[in-house]
Amino acid sequence: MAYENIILEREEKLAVLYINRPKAMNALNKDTLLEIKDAVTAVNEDPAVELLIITGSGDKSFVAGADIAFMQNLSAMEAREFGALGQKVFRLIEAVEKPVIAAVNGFALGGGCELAMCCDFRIAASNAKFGQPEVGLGITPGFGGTQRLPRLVGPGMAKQLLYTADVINADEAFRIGLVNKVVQPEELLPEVKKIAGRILSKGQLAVRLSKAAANEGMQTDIDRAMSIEADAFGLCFATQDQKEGMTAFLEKRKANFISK
Ligand code: DAK
Repeated sequence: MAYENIILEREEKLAVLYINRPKAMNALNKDTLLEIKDAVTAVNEDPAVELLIITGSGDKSFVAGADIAFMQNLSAMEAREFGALGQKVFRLIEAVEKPVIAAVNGFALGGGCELAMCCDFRIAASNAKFGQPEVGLGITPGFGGTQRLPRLVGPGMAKQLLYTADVINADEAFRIGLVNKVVQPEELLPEVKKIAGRILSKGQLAVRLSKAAANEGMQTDIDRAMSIEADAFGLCFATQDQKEGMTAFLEKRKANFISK
């Protein structure tokens, strides 16, 4: 598929997906969502790619939300279909087997905040701004914001942000736990790639099993969640990575993981 609204770059084991609609502050319309779906599926299925970074093109905006011009005249059924497509694409991102990091380089509003929230974690540039402004447009968030925001920052803070449509800066997003770190804009991609490098130096099967266990465990009760963790832990002992990791520790050398 040829992309018009996104750019997908590969750098060795990394893929970097840029949302690229500068004329609309990288807002998401249907075509952009379909391109993201295609790119994320390709990344998930490509054995050469081990980690995905999602960011926005330019220095002003990560994603300024769903495309308001596109949505303005949708019928109720078309809006439902658009919402369902966004939800499906964001669930797909959440379920990518490999780590996915959001590098938030500016406005992350509405669907942009929701896109950042479906990634495993978020690193923000100091100029980033977050919010769910939907109620100011007379709509509710439609790409998972009412569900992921409370899970990330707690129900009280999430409801305040959802009801007021307040936009918060990167430091406040850090304070409430929405982002893990705030860096200068020019340091954003280098910092995210540094973190990616630390992840990639570890056993990738163990990283992926940790992701799956955390994601699945958060959706269920603690007893079932512990059983999911026990299964993941047991499975590691069928891998070369476990043998190499433990042998390397005992031999006082750096592990050379091959993820088998
Ligand atoms: N959609 C379309 N175009 C947008 C846009 C957006 N979300 N955000 C910005 N643009 C466009 C502007 O219209 C402008 O276009 P031109 O006038 O140049 O043609 C261009 O980008 C530059 O924007 P500004 O001139 O406004 O730039 P500023 O620096 O002054 O302001 C801003 C930047 C990001 C603060 C401002 O543009 C802004 O407030 N944008 C809207 C942010 C927003 O409200 N986002 C939330 C969108 S609602 C659902 C499905 C999905 C959703 C909900 C329900 N269901 C089906 C249930 C999701 C909803 C949303 O995400």
